[in-house]
Amino acid sequence: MSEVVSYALEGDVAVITVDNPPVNALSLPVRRGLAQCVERFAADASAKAAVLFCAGRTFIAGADITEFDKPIEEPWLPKVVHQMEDCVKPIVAAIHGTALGGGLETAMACHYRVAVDTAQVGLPEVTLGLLPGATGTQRLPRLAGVQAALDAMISGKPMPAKIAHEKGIIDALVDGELKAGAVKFAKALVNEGKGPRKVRDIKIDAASLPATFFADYRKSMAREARGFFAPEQIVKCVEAAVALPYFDAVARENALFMECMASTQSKAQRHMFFAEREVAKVPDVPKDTAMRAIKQVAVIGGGTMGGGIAMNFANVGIPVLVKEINQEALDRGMNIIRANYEGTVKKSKLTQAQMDKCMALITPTLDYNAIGDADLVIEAVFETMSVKKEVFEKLDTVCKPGAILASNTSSLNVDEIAAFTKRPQDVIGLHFFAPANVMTLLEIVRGAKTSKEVIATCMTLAKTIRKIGALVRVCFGFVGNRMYFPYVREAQRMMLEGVAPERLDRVAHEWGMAMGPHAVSDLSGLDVFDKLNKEWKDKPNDPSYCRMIGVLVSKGRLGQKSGAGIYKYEGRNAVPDPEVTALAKAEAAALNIPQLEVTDTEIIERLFYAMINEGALILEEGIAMRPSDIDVVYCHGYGMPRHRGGPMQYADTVGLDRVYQAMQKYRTRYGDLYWTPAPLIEKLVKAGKTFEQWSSDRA
Ligand code: T1G
Repeated sequence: MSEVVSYALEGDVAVITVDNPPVNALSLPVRRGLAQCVERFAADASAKAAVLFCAGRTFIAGADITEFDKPIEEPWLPKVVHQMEDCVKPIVAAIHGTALGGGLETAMACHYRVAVDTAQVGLPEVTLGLLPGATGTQRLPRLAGVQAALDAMISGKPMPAKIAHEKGIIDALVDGELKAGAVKFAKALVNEGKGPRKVRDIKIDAASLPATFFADYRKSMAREARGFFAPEQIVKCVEAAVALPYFDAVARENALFMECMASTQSKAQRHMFFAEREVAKVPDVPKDTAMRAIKQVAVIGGGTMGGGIAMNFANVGIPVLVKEINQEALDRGMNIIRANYEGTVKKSKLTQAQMDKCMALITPTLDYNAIGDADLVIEAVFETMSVKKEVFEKLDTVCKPGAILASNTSSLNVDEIAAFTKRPQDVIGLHFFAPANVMTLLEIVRGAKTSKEVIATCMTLAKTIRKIGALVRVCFGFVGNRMYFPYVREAQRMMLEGVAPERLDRVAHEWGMAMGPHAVSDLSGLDVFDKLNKEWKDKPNDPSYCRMIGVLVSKGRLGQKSGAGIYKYEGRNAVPDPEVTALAKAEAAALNIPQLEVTDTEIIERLFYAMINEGALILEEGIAMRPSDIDVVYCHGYGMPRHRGGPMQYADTVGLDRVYQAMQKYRTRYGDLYWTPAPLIEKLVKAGKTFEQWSSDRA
């Protein structure tokens, strides 16, 4: 018997217990142990029924993702689940925590399923670029219906046990202690003479589906699934479930699963899964570092950012003060917050009662002294050092000792800001991304003097407010924006070279970006970029650098907010503007910049390799701890698709030698200023290594 799966009798019910912390993943020892225990149960005449139970905090949460890049070792999961289903005596799955992926598939191969009402079940494989490859695409439609099964598998979202019970996935909800409840359920089966009930024998009534069902479903998922490979494969599996005999459809599922597993998309999405967990680990800040309680927060500045930031705390029940300089600004700020919540209520993603509760936690004030007791103060005022200085000198006088003083600056020097106070050890950067109440990234900027206690507190606080906290060090633009500057630089340069903005944006969007760089510039405001460029002390000595942004700002074309920027706006609809094309041509002529025929491949190379090169410099300077941290920043803060895995994963996918060769090509055309490969890239190409290998070599 394997030590991770045990067998015991409770009267005439066998209890098979999986104990494989932290999440009872279906590693090889667990699969072997399950096969052995089911075999033992089948042969054990004293056992009339069995319960599959899990120790620890959750039922099986899926296959062991760490095994995916290794050769599959028998018994693999489809074989184990069919062994369970073919058992001649009933098996009951007892679910708590999260029965996900292979976990739910195992439970669906059992003959009955019970759960506590706090449990959740789901098939999230699509988030890993996979599909439920252990008969999940065949069983869930049989239990919950085709539509509900597709919704669950395409979204990858878990559902509460209560909903799963209503849909027929779970047979009964257990009050009180789960194992006892499951054993009782099993005994009742025996007493009622109820034997095994195979999910695979449930018929799917194909005639009940409209002829256009799958075509319509594909249309309905097109936006959410854009650019992703796995969702379409899931639909194909469910089509097979409807059209083919069970085992033929299972064979189809297996073939499509192996295609997904082999895809670069799945490798990228699995990389992101682990990256999102690794990013929370700070080597020089031990897990047991003392933390400060954050019971009261204050936000200085109630603009779009400040309002959004305040909402994050109210949403998780933390009272927050919003301080502004005058009543008009304060009223405007509170109206922004109220409008944000009303929008969410209108989309039925929030109830009116929940909105009222959140609003009641947000207190407007004009008085600095009102924030004296705050445990955390977040400054979200104008992005100029002179204003930061004024605010932090004031905070230093009014805030209680031990209060954490944070700046939401998107690029300015946190060490300089800390020096405006007598408590630099309590100063940190908390860079939220617009819209601050929506974007999941929080770039946490540690100053040279920021204490470990403050870092640990803020890293944990990120999780509390449902963000992914990425810890970075100080430089102009930190990690995200510093890598975004060369991306915009190349987009701007190509505009001067005659690449139509709408074409460049289309190519970037088709690559997977949520929005092209020009559309983002217009959304953020060209004046924001222009001011940043002006604040940037060691800006490249290049008259063409983001030239069109300056020209457009000088003509009052600030982007969406002024109705025109790189595009003209009819409402939010961006329309290419021949005037901008003419302006770009004129500027190019004045700068002696030739018009070029730029291919789509070159657009992608120049946009993303420039970004990757900056990322390599950032890693060498220690501004980011890991390449995977950079990937988290880009997938959670800049709309980069998970199926690319972030810029550094994308570089590994393309191959650093190819990135290097392309950079040399642009270096020949544009010189060393922008296209000198980072020494780290040179080194890795020479060694034939990837960023991922560099990272694991250093771990
Ligand atoms: N395999 C390996 N390790 C896993 C794991 C898994 N499935 N799930 C979590 N871990 C590790 C994780 O890396 C972390 O490690 C620790 O457990 C705690 O995780 C055949 C092919 C279950 C909701 O996609 O969603 O089944 O950082 O920090 O916040 O069709 O983990 O501590 O070293 O996330 O409490 C499908 C993935 C797999 C579920 C718990 N299953 N896991 O969240 O803890 S594919 C999933 C989660 C599959 C079949 C297919 C969450 C959780 P470390 P954590 P948490």
